[in-house]
Amino acid sequence: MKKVCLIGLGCIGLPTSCILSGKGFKVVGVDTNQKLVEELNQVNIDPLEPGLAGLANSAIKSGNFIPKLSPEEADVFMICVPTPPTDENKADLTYVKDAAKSVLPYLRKGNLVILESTVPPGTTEEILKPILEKSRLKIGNELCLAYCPERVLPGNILKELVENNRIIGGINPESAELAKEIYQSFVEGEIYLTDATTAEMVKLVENSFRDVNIAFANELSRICDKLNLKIWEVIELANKHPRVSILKPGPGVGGHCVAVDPFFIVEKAPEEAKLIKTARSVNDSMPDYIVEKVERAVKEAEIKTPIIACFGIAYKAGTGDLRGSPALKVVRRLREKGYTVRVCDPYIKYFTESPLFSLEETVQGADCLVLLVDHKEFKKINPHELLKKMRGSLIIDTRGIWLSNE
Ligand code: SAJ
Repeated sequence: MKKVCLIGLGCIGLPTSCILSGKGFKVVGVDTNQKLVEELNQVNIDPLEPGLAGLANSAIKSGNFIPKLSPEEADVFMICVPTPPTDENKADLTYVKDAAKSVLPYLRKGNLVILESTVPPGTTEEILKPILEKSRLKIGNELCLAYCPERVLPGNILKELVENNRIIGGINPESAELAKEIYQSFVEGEIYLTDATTAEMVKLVENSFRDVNIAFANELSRICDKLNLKIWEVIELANKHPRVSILKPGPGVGGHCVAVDPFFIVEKAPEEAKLIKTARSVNDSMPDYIVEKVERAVKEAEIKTPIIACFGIAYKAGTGDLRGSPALKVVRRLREKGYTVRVCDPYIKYFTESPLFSLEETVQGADCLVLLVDHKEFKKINPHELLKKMRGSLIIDTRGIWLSNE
């Protein structure tokens, strides 16, 4: 198998195309976004992911990676398109279905189709397979079909795409084995084979595990507030137990993965997925909870027209990604309530909603400082130095980067 046609040049498809082309595959990368394809072909992209622009530029210059608007014949077809949640938090599989239909005319005997997008369990069997059967090729025999989820950490994608273990689920064992040949070309981690539906479920379980554990930490933080206990001390000491590792509370769960994937399990088993569903509502309640804490603090301090300084609006530390950011939800809700809110975030390059201030400008004369993202740049600041610049003396550290040092 020498030629790959990869559909979806997003945060997974683009780095995967670059890595495969660097391993000698001819990769035709297909995306419907004409501007993206043009920018890629003009070899000038500036994606969020560190190192990706350079890798993409050299992949394109090598001639082994060809960004295009439409598919063509290949040995392997990889589908890496988004699966956004609908308003009812169900998986919107439109892009997956469209991608599958777009490759139908190019499928030939002996080809392999791999779905990488995060999908509800059963999608490969029940949705993708019937579409591919329209090729009149016998699925699992003349046309192999597998599912292989990604598990890379945004901000560390290029490293983790190579180092992480991979789970490959085949529509049958032959399909899983054939797909393994592709991933073996660049994966240094272990490769584990199973069936397609199990592999789909494994991906969702990984992120649901994280979401439930973050919800536990967030619920603990609310309980400790009520009991006037220091959550950071409680977690630090509980984690001294050899088999306890409680995660960190915060203003909520952002990103387009951990905050979404658990719903794809709830969709398939709404009666049984009670804890998973409750964890989602605990995490999604945190932005409002933080806003209530700020309101209570400024009212108790009887500050008439408070100026609120917010440190961070990205969805997590070390990134400028705003997708689903709980910090941004807090800022927006405070503004909706009429508060003057100044924001600084060293990772955000483009923010059209309001001006971004420098750290000094943000705290200057502020009454309440709310730490929303634990960027390392904020960690090294001494909050007592900030207080000297502020008008008020309220600090709400939602990530415990300063309070835990008290
Ligand atoms: N968060 C907390 N407290 C914590 C950990 C995280 O509040 O203790 C918050 C973060 O601030 C962020 C959100 O949760 O808003 C998600 O951040 P994350 O670091 O947990 O996850 P992502 O979305 O950046 O990446 C996750 C990873 N999944 C797991 O760790 C199980 C990654 O491996 C996946 O590949 C990725 O989702 C994905 O694309 O599915």
